[in-house]
Amino acid sequence: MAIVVHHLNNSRSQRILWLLEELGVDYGIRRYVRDAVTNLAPDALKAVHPLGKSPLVEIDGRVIEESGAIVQTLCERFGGGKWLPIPGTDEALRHLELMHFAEGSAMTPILLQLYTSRLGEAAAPLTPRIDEQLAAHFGYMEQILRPSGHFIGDDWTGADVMLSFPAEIALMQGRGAQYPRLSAFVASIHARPAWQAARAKGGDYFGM
Ligand SMILES: N[C@@H](CCC(=O)N[C@@H](CS)C(=O)NCC(=O)O)C(=O)O
Repeated sequence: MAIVVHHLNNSRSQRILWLLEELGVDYGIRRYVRDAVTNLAPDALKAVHPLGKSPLVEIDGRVIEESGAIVQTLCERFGGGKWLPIPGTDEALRHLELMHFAEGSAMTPILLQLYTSRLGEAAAPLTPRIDEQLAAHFGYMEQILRPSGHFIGDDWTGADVMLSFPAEIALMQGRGAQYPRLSAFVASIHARPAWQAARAKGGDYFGM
C-alpha cells in the first residue's frame, strides 16, 4: 500500500503527519511551500485537487480530501481498534460530533479573524462578534476537554487529532493562560515522540 501526504508547510496538514507517525504507517511526503508574499499554497497543489488546499492524502492513487475524512479513514484502516470509539455507542456519536465541530465550527471564527484582520479599520463592525465567537468556541473546547486530557474517553482518538489544530491556534493567539486545559492538551501532544517525528519531517510549523 502506498500512502502519500500532500503537505503544505504551516498548515493543518501537520496533524495528519502526527497521526501517521502514531499509527506507525509508512508514508511519503510531497512538499508544498506557501508563497512568501500571499501565504497561499502553490498552484502545483491544484494538479492534485481543484481547490489546491492541504492536506490531501493519496492511498493507492485515491486522493482523499478534507482533514476529517482523512483522519477517520486512517484511524479506521490503521488504528487496529484504537483511535476510534466502538461503533454504535454514544461515544462514537460524540466523536462524530467533534470530528465535524473542528472544521465546521471551531475554524470559522478563526478564519474570519484571519481575513478581516487585513481590512484594518474597515473590520471594526465585525470585530466584536468575531472576538465573542472565538472566545465561545475556545471556551467550549476548554469546558469539554476531559480530566483524562482527551476529548473522548481516556485515550487518544481522531477527535483529539482534529482538535489539536484549533487548540494550537488558541495558544498561538496568546490565550494559553486563559485556557489551561487546552494548554496542557497541546503540551501533551508536543511531548509525544510521534508528534516530534512528524514535526521533524513536516518543515515549518508556526515556529513550534
Ligand atoms: N477543511 C479543509 C481546509 C483545508 C485548508 O483550508 N487548508 C489550508 C491549510 S491550513 C490551505 O491549504 N491553504 C492554502 C490556500 O488556501 O492557498 C481541511 O480540513 O482539509
